[in-house]
Amino acid sequence: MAATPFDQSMIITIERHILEEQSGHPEATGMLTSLLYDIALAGKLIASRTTRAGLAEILGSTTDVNIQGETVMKLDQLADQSMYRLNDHTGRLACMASEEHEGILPIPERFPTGKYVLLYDPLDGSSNIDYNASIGTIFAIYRRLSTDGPGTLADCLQPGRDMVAAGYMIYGSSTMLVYTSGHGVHGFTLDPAIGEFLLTHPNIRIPENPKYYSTNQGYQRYWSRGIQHYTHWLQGLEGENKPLSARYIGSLVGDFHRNLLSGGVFYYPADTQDPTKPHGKLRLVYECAPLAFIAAQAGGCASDGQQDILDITPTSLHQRVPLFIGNYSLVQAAEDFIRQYD
Ligand code: AFP
Repeated sequence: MAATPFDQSMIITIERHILEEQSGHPEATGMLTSLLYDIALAGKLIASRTTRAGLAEILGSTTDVNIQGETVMKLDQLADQSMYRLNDHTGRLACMASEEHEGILPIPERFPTGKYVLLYDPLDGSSNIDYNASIGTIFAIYRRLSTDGPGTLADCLQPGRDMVAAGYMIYGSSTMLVYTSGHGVHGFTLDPAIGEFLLTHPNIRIPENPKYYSTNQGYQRYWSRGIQHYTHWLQGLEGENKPLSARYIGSLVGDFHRNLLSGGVFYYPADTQDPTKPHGKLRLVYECAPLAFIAAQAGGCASDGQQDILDITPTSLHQRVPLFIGNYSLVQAAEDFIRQYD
């Protein structure tokens, strides 16, 4: 018998996977399934642009400054618009919110509204674009709280625990989409030849023996005593621990993705460097909460140093919180050191 190059029954597209997950829920209307599929489509579009990022016409900064005070790069805007435009007319969303905009993004009046809200960071780690390091898009989906009409700010400020689905696309040596709708974490790799996300990482669990710690150690002098001791502990300089290896890209999706697959902890603690940012740099609703939901589904967890990220009810769209995320034992240890020394 002639050898077949691959077993086609093993090929599971993201569409098939999402539909199969939905079939376990007879009450489902298919709206979430379609929403996830639209997000995957936006991911393909963004991936196609990021792989051409070295080409002169789209590389470089615009003169615009976003509400975080950062220079907006053209790819951020392309990613932002791709997410918004592919989701504004479908009737699935009450409103959206993007890390690139100060307020919520309403659905244009000419289109119907739906029962979900979508929050996203269109291109996280964008300061890495010029250096060809991994960047990503992060998203979170909640059920709206308001009953009808345009979505509201309150619809977007829900604790992570109430999230319906979360995920990210990572644009690296390949493009991957990793998502959870509360039934495990699943990873898909984009096959550029056929333009489909194919299931490559079913049921991702954070390995029990962690390999890495990831933090910007350049800021060590601005850290509290608790964080200094915690870092020494991770390095094996305090206690009996075998030292973990250090890895830090400075692109949250890239750093989180590596630690999700290899085991480890990423942390961006509060520091004293910038008095206008007393709680660190990362945004609760756009970055920390969605990744916390994924970490929890993969057997890990996330904390702000005192409580589970998923238990925090946001007070504003651009709220920043300290983040410790990864293996459960390493995140708990961070809380212990903070409790003991700070
Ligand atoms: P940019 O989108 O400005 O590159 O910021 C990326 C980010 O929000 C997150 O992805 C990184 O983990 C973190 O900032 C890196 O911050 P530092 O450069 O301060 O380490």
